[in-house]
Amino acid sequence: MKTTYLPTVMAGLTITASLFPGSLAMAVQPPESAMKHNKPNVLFIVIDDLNDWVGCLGGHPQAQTPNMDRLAARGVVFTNAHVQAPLSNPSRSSVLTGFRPSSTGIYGLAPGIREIDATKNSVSLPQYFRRQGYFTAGFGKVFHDGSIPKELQKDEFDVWGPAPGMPIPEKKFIETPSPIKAMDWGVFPNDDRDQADWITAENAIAQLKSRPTDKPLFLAAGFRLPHVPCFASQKWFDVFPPENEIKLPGYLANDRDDVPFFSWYLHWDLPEPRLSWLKEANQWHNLVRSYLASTTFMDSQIGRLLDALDESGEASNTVIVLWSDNGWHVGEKDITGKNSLWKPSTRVPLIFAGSGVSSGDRCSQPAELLDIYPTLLELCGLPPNPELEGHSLKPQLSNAGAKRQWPAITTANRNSHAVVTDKWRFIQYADGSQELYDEQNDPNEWTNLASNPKYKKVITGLKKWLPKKNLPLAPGSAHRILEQKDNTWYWEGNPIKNEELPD
Ligand SMILES: [Ca+2]
Ligand SMILES: [Ca+2]
Repeated sequence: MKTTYLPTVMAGLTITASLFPGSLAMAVQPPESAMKHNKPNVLFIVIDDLNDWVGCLGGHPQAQTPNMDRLAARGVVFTNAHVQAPLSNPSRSSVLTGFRPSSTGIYGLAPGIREIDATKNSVSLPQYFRRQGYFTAGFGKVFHDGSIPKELQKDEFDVWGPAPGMPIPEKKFIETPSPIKAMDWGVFPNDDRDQADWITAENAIAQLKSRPTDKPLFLAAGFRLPHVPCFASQKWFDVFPPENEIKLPGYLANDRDDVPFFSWYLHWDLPEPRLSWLKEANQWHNLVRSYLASTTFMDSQIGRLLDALDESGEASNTVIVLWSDNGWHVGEKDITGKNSLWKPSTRVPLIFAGSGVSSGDRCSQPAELLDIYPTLLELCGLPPNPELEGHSLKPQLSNAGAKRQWPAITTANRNSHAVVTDKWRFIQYADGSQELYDEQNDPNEWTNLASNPKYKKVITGLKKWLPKKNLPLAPGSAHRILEQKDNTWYWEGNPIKNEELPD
């Protein structure tokens, strides 16, 4: 537990007690008569674009996330957990329906799950809990923004709470090559209470306090940071050393020389700046620091929510799950952003804690976010949903060393997949090109072993896990879409050619 910044940062906030796990949970017990149900509550915490730069995952040596770390300390953290899609809408759609992107055709930022036949009538995770007698409420970004039409929101949650957007200054701080206002980072706003994540925590806490006593609660809170714009007030920047002492992520010049050209297609013409631009504009250190600072602020809001749960007296009867919808490159392999099949895009925090979960364990077996749905059903004693494609993590939540037979699979656009085990990352793109990384000896994924005949057998074994079903793009697919027509690849409708490679 890092407490070094407690005096400067925690002053004035309500999370001081949160640094002492369990202190409040022990102190406050609800009156017996308040509990008129026998199922555990669920606290479902979603984060946007947080990679493995979390204290308990060790992805960045300077990361400061005391609240996620204390949650991990009282639960089980999956250190090899991966998203099913490295992008918000397909990732969240997968978690919330229990289906892989390749089984639904949802690969881009549209369509939403209620717009297509494959998932129109699927029972979403919150719907399942509601049908089992839970009172369900969601605040902030839980489903992808705009993916559920307003008139259908009441079918997903009993309370579909506000999902405030990030405050945006009049003028961008950083003039990135993209004019998109969100593509920005820096000290903003001055008052933490103006942040979307503060408001979301506030709303979720209010719901926790006014929960019905005759029903168990399924409470979802979706935080926006560290998704761009990576904003935080000055005190969260002050947690970190000055720019020249900020450590950059592992980077190898010419790292991309041994990766197939197709890998670049997944990033074609994105608004996130390339590393070459960050270097030229002298912004790499600043972006790393801003990403860390906005993460630490967001973490403090998770802390407020966890404290409120402890104060409610319901902590011991609540299952907590925390996850991020995709990771983020901050310069690795020459890019910033997501939508790649490499570790910075796919590895995310996945933490379970509370009722039915052992405490202080770390599981290094591969896990998928797809597993959240069946795991929560089992932890809460609800009947399984036979349609789901994930597998309950319950065995690992009682015994972190329990073997898991499945790898974690990430899909980016149609028929491009990564298969991750405890030893390997194997990638096969839609054009058949491949990458293979030895995660134990090459954790930065610098050396592509796919063309080395020595690993032919390894690849044959890993290939068996590639999804057999690869549905075409669902009707209405849009944004960050790669598709092939007449031997030409198109990025968002525009033809791309090898020789157009941007640096
Ligand atoms: Ca996201
Ligand atoms: Ca390389």
